[in-house]
Amino acid sequence: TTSPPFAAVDLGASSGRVVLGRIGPEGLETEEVHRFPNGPVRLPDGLHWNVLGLFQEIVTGLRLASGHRPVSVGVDSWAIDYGLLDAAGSLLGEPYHYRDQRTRDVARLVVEDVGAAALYRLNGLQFQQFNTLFQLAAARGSAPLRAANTLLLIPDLVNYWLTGKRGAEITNASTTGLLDALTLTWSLKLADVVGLDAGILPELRHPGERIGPLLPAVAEETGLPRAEVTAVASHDTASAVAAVPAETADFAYICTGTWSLAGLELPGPVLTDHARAANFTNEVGIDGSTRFLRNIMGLWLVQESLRTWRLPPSELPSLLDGAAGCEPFAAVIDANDPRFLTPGDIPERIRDHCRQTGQRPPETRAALVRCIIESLALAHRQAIRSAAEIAHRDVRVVHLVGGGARNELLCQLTADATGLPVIAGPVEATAVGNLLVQARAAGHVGELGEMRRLVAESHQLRRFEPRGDGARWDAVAARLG
Ligand code: ADP
Ligand code: LRH
Repeated sequence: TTSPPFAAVDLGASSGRVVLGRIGPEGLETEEVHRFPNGPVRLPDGLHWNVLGLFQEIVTGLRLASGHRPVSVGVDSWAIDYGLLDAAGSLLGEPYHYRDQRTRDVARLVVEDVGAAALYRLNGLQFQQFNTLFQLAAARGSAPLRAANTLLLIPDLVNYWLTGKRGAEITNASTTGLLDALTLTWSLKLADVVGLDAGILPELRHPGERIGPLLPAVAEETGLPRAEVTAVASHDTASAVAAVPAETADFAYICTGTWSLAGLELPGPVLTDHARAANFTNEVGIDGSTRFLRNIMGLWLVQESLRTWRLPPSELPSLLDGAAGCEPFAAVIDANDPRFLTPGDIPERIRDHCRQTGQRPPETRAALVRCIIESLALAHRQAIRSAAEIAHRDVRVVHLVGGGARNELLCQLTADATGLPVIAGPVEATAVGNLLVQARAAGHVGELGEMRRLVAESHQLRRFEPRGDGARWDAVAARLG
């Protein structure tokens, strides 16, 4: 059926956008109406997000969309980070960026306190020093936390500013470390571990639920007097996976943007020691699915290298052309080494890592980018093979979505490394997943399989066949010990 237009607000760690979409006679039609940069802001007390600036851009984007009269708005963003509100609804302090270093030591202490295995059985999350649980441990006793009435994850905070309604959308709530992986309710036990008053955790919402109309002032400013806000899969990765154009069940996915999130869609969590030791996470997807995946440092390594070299993002395609012509396997890194997490001189850190593993450091910019892309392809191989083994699944195709689907070298090397065909696209899978959940809530598309067929029919996808000997990649990995 054809549908009215919907507006997706998608905040990525490197850029935000407002995208309009409707289901028309030709399938899903989308149009980006506004895009704005995003990134960490360093203040004396650490790294933050400019959430007010982002909200301003969202209002601008919705105003630009208003001519098309979208009937509903959905918001998704990167996971984990949060703002605190007092009882009157004022924001208490600037939300921290997950790359801030204040959680580095406290995270380990929390894990030691609870026990890694016990913690994993409770929340199913891979260890990442920045999980919300650890951020709250670091904030324990701080003035904002003591004064807090409500904790809102970033999309929930935006929804609050749009509608005045507080709630916690479940796909994103599952990234906090405070959600029980089996009951899918807030875990009082986990809140207790970090001394958190669980009363500040709002009621859970599910993708597709109506949140409410825009506040009068927002309706006026955006020119959208009748639009409703709908809960979508507000974790960007959940929206992206919902829009993976898979036609069969035997697929793996890689959501590639600032991060690479590589794994499988499963009917439920895998909370075994094997899954924990392999550092897989279990996040909640739409329709009760589990995203069983590993976070890989991703194209952040390239973004931050460009920043170090003072090159604008528009220089990326020519650097990638150069990288494609460089010698293969000259050097690889463990993309997930924690030294790459914080902003700074990534090229120098990569060269250090190469020296420490007995490899000749890349000398040119193109060679350094080659090293990053090959290392990401290697990490993709390892994550997908290991997920398939742990979950006893056969994988026959890899869907690569997100900004990295523009990167032919990454797509081809991922096909080579995994030994599987890679189907690349859509680039804007997250916004598409956001829009389709809204369309579904309004009754214009059916279950997940139908959503995915619609994505496949509406997008030009590219297929990359594996070349060469996949096992060669294991020999390369052996250099990293
Ligand atoms: P996020 O949502 O995390 O901000 P995106 O999904 O928007 O990330 O992906 C951003 C990434 O997409 C960039 O870091 C860059 O590596 C890649 N990208 C964007 N445009 C191009 C391009 N023209 N060619 C190759 N890669 C690109
Ligand atoms: C990707 C993402 C990922 C999280 C990270 C913090 O944008 O949401 O799924 O782990 O950001």
